[in-house]
Amino acid sequence: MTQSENLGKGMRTMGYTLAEKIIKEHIVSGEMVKGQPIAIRIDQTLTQDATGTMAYLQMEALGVDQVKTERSVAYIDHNTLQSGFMNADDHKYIGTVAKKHGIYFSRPGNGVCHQVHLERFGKPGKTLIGSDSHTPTGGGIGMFACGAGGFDVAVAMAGGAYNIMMPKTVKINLTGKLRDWVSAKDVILKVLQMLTVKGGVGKVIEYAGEGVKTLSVPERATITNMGAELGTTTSIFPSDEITRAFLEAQGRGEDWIALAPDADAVYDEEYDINLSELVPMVACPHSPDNVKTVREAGNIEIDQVCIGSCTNSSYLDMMKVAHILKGKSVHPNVSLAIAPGSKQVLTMLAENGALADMIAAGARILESACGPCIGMGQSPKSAGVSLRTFNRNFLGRSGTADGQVYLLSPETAAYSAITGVLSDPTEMGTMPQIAMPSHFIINDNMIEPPASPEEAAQVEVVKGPNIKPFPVAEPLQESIEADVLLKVEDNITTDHIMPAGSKILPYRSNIPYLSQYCFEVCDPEFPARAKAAGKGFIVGGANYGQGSSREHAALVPLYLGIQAVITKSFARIHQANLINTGILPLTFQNPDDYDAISQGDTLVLADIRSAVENGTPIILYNKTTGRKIPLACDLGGQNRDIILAGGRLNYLKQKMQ
Ligand code: MIC
Ligand code: SF4
Repeated sequence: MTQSENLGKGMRTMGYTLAEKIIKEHIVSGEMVKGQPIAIRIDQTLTQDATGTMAYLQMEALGVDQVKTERSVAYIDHNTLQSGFMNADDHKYIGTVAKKHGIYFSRPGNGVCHQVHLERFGKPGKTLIGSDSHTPTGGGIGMFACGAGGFDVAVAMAGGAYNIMMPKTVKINLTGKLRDWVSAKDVILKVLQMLTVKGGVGKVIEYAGEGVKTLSVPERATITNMGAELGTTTSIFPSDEITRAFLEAQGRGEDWIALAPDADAVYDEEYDINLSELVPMVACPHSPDNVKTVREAGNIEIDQVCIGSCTNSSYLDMMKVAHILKGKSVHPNVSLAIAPGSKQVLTMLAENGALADMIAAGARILESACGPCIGMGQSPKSAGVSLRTFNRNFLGRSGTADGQVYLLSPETAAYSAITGVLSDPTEMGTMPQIAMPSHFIINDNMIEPPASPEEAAQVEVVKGPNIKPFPVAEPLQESIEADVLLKVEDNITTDHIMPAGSKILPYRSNIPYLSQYCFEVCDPEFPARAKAAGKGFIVGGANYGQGSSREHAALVPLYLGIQAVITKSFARIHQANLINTGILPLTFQNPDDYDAISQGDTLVLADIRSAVENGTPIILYNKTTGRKIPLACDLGGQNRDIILAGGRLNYLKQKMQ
């Protein structure tokens, strides 16, 4: 190890980056050596309802009485259609389990978790994990905020540390100032164009430079939010006078601290972006990194525009949209849906008249929730073109299998809703200055505080019939022989593995029901084949499991008998979820060996338990072709013991005994 690789206390000569400073304050085990496992203490957690039920069932299974974090919040924002008893059952369970165990409960209608967390709870310098991949939104206010599986969040609530690999750091130096009608979304789309959906894996992106001072906290949060699409561990902005002003306007000035990297901090990669040179950008179907300028994409005819989501639903975003729509009408061929991000934003729009401008123009106002972003309503027509201010445009995610989803800024979306074609908002000329409010309207009556520890015993946790137990794996067997039940390509998302949308999302607490839809987009026969086989392997390409943090993409394959997933590489959160669940994640030593396995082949992992236990080479035998294939199993820290035990719950129970 060279001195520059070791960032640990006492051994270094150079300064710390911003993320490294927060990690240094929170590290509880491991050395700050890039690429090596570390564990950090977690100050805050958040859950949303689509992943929250599992997280709280797991927390109960861990025997947690009162959460050990400084602040834990349970949000309801994903499953709000309530077209049956299922969502309401989940809401009741989450509300009661939160009250009993010391967790704040943000009721349905209060807003999208990341937007509300930024407004009411986020604190610079703190660590946050959330059972949602866009938790890095908190990086906009200077938090070290990571998306995680529900089980990791349950462990953090129990007072346990969060395991990550010590990340590399990337500095993006911002200079200049955004031109009129060009916005934070265009910045992150530019970064996605530069780095791609795999470009951030194993890294933290830190934004620095004079340009940072020109961006408000919600604009910064738009940028860190969509860092999730780069595959980063997280993204972060410094905490400065702009952060202080935001917190003061939220009545939380006392939560502010100044936070900046050391002047001599060393980064692994550095990039420059001149904000003054940026133009409106768009991510074309079906990947967030398929980015062009709006001009290059051309005046595509559109059917729908959706504005909102945790990426772009702040007060400032909505005010710009309202300004563009004021006195105009939505184009006759276009349906425009708008979901302000929180009750706070919606209240302010209602009070200052901006909401009336939106309604008058013909916008369909939705409740403050995720809504169309996760396919909960507003699916476009067959092959319909939908412009969305969201963060993901994976095939089928909108609920329309052949929907064509483009991701862009609220400014571009609102202007295009009027013209009826994808249009460059800079054509509108000079933009009025819309100031950040010096005081936001604060009314936390939709955030229920938990019961006091003394009263907690009286709180009854209500579990309706939609809440089913989750599957638990067996300890790793000595050898595994089974068939390849599915082979898939590169960049498979968790939306492929376990789709969401209005038909399926209400069953997030019901793994047996969900299992019928596993890999539906790739191969609808997979669940039946897996059930018939009883056990098997999945083979995947690079960046397997990118996207959402949903651990259902591991729990459901476990339920269907999957014992190991063999890929060219894994996305970070999904790999952690596989390990927590007890599914063995393996990678090809030589990526070309991906071609040496076909769906249906019988594979043998002889003495796999001993190989994992002793760290000896793993040779996969393809019984169908007679070929031997070397595999790697990257299990740092306690992960080896978790896999041997058959998942994290078994591991923790063993430890407690
Ligand atoms: C998403 O944007 O894909 C989700 C829905 O918010 C997921 C969480 C989930 O699947 O419940 C995420 O981003 O982690
Ligand atoms: Fe909700 Fe969409 Fe954000 Fe996921 S990406 S948290 S579904 S708004």
